[in-house]
Amino acid sequence: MSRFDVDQAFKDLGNAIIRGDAGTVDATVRQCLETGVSASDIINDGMIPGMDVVGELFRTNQYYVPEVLISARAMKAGMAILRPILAESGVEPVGKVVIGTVRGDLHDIGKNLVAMMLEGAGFDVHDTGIDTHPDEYVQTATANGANIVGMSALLTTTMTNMRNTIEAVEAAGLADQVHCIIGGAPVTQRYADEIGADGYAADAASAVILAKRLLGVLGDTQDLEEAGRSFYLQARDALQVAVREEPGTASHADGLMEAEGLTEQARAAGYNPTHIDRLMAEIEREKAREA
Ligand code: B12
Repeated sequence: MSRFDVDQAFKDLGNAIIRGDAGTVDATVRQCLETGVSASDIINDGMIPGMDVVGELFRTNQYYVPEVLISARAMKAGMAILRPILAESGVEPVGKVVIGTVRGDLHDIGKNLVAMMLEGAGFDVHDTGIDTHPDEYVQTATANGANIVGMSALLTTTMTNMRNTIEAVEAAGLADQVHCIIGGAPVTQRYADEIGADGYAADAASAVILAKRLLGVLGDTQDLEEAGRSFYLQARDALQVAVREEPGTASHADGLMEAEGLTEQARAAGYNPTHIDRLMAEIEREKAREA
């Protein structure tokens, strides 16, 4: 296959993931392998760019949960072919993650999205499913040499099990090698600080940035600072655009949502928390004008 055709195949692959076309993903991945393209190039240059677009479409409310899950399924179809090849060729994963919904909680849509996005970003992901007992997180982390434990909770009554899990991780002597990260609708950065979690992310795209930052694989410090600053500046721009719109209109609400999402990405990249909190407060004040 000529270089041009490989590029075209990568484009087709990315577009098939964006459309959620698992059949085309399957066929294109096989075709690439047959013509000698490496599994890691297929993932990094074909599939991940597609999933990045999906993450962005979701973050900006152009895609909703069903579309993302269909794209995630298409991504999974490709990963199912490539995973055994990667395992054989010994390509090191970016990191090893154990992720699950905490004990007593059966919500898994958000957790699945985060797991898929992490997998798409090159992490080796072990999903414990729903209703995960603290001991099960610990056992799975130990068995797989995980360096990240991700917990999801959607209920105010179950989020307390995040603290129990962190305590179980500490009691097992894993605190030095495992970063505990949390997420889910009722969870906040403040709650993460309160229970001693190593990080919080508000959405799947930010979860990937957070995990990479904690493992120091997001490029050098300068890149990371640059990424955080860039998200922050984009968030401020989005807020400025939103405040010019009439409260109660879709464009005002969309602008605020975008500003909020970008601020969370800046937070996940480790940007100055004081600046982040101040900007978040401004967004909240602007939101109050909706009412
Ligand atoms: C779908 C849903 C259900 C489905 C779940 C199906 C499934 N397979 O998940 C069903 C019908 C089973 C269900 C059941 C219940 N539900 Co329900 N459910 C919802 C609903 C409508 C959507 C949740 C969702 O999927 N959101 C979409 C995903 C994409 O968002 P997300 O989960 O927040 O995930 C994102 C981020 O938070 C983050 N994230 C998530 N996890 C993680 C993890 C990490 C590590 C990181 C970094 C980031 C991260 O990234 C994700 C992707 O961007 C919410 C309402 C709402 N709008 O939130 C209620 C809601 C969560 N449910 C609620 C309740 C009360 C219940 C029930 C108790 C109802 C009942 N009386 O039986 C039961 C509880 C069952 C149980 N024990 O868990 C309440 C919770 C109230 C509260 N504050 O505690 C809510 C808020 C509805 C409401 N307004 O009352 N529910």
